[in-house]
Amino acid sequence: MTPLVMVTSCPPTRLLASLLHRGTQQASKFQLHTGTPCAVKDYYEVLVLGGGCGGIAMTSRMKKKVGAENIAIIEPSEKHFYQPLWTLVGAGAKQLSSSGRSMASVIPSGVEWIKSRVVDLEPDKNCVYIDTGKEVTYPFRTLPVSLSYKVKFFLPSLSNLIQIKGLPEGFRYPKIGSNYSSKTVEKTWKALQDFKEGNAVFTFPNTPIKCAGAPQKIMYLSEAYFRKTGKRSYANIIFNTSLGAIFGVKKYADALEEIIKARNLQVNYRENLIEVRPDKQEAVFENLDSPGETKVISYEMLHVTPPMGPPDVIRESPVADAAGWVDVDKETLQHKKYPNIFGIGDCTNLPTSKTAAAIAAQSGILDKTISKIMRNEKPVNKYDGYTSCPLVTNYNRVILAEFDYSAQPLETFPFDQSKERLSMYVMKADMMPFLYWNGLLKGYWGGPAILRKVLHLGRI
Ligand code: FAD
Ligand code: UQ1
Repeated sequence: MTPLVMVTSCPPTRLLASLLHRGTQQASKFQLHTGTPCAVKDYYEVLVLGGGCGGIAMTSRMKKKVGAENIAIIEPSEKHFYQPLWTLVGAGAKQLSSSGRSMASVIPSGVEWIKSRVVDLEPDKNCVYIDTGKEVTYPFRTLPVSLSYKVKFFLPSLSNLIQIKGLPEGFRYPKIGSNYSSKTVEKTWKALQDFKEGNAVFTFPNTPIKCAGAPQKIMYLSEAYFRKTGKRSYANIIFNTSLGAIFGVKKYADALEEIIKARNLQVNYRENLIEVRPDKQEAVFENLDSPGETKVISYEMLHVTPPMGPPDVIRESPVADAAGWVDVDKETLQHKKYPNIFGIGDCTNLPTSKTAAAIAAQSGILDKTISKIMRNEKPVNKYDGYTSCPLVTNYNRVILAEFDYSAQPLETFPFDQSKERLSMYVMKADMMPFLYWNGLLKGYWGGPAILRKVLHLGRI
């Protein structure tokens, strides 16, 4: 499988690239999403790399601008997942099947689906390489890029990556799960159900991660499950986190600390999981402030949040910053060096928490940025870093954290969102999936900014 160089002597076109991270599958032929093998055109007005949340949202939006026939999307996977539901799947409150839909059903009709994996980018030549073994050329004038985190130990290529010793093989054993992959999320629920007595251990790695609230959400749900099933007095609940605080926004951190105290949860800071011994049910942690100092904890249940990082295809390409993320302007989402490249989603170096909610807000701004650039005008709309983390604290309660680049609350509703609320749980569990599939992915939902203004009578 050799990626081939592409020739770029075609007329200028626009390329929308949304490169996403779960490149674990390979395709051997080009297909329309009808499943029909077809020839690939040698250029597109817009080329989207990756059919994740950001990629599909931008494909829908670009279709309205340039027409479906001028867009292609490169995506290897058959399935698109609504990952925010995995927190509830891991706690047994939702089925994994309800979090996924066929990729064919979410790619906007008429857009060409190139069922392949991007293996290299040459933005200086306006080239993208794919893994079909064929030579293809995607000349472009405008390239928005949207990438995601690579969940490190779930991918086959592990070179240069920080790994946890004993994983991923350890997932073959019982008592261990992770909500961060469709392959391991149901194991979390199994471990919860099988819990008898001992330590229930939850981890947070020493890397940036997507949805930084998710590692502790499953802890609160587990505690609630133990209470519900009469096992609470047999469980010692431990959250070992590499971070030095429970949450990055003080208002919500204060509320979470209260809950932690009231529910007798043990939180240990600066503790990084470095090894799992699944045959002995032991987890090994290193204290980040005393390198080399390790601690072994026996577990009856272990929830692992894996280390994450930029996908290799981006990290090794010229579109990356020094840390490997797509290097974009934090307000316009335009690439800092290549004006025809744009970024959205987890793959970017936008200094905010990586969530689908953030992508919703970014998609609205990026849409406007691209409209301006297509008219040779200067982009004026600015992304403020809006992101949201519905902190599920029980089977019927959520603290809805919403904040911006400055880590200041930016709340949609005119009540104190740091309080646990049933209404916010209903929104998270039942309304957000609908908004995701029918609003965000279809290019209609650009985040709650307008709603926020209305509910706050224009004051925010
Ligand atoms: P993804 O949606 O991850 O898409 C990646 C796509 O890229 C995949 O389709 C993949 O197949 C494709 N791809 C990979 N490599 C290649 C390649 N080389 N070439 C082409 N295609 C490729 N967000 C919230 O807003 N609220 C929440 O409550 C929330 N909870 C979460 C809980 C969990 C457990 C998890 C895991 C995530 C949660 N998130 C939440 C985060 C949210 O799901 C992500 O931020 C969002 O899905 C990222 O979207 P993306 O488009 O950047 O990448
Ligand atoms: C949001 O826009 C969004 O994207 C669809 C989510 O995705 C999972 C969310 O969890 C949240 C909270 C938002 C923000 C929306 C509102 C109405 C506050």
